[in-house]
Amino acid sequence: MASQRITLNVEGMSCGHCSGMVKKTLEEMEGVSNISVSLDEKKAFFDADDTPDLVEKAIKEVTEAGYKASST
Ligand SMILES: [Cu+2]
Repeated sequence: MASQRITLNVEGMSCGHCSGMVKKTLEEMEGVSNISVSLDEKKAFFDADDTPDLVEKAIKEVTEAGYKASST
């Protein structure tokens, strides 16, 4: 299945626990892989398969976890 490298802006991460929570939230999602989260850059990176609205869903999940996510 085709996948696309996605970068999200993530606001509100202040320590390694926060970036770990964002990573864990994304890891629990179907169709999301190769996740890395940068506390310094305030960004999350992952490969998304071509499921419709997957990126929007990832933004929603991360935001519900308490960190304000938006597309770049
Ligand atoms: Cu923290």
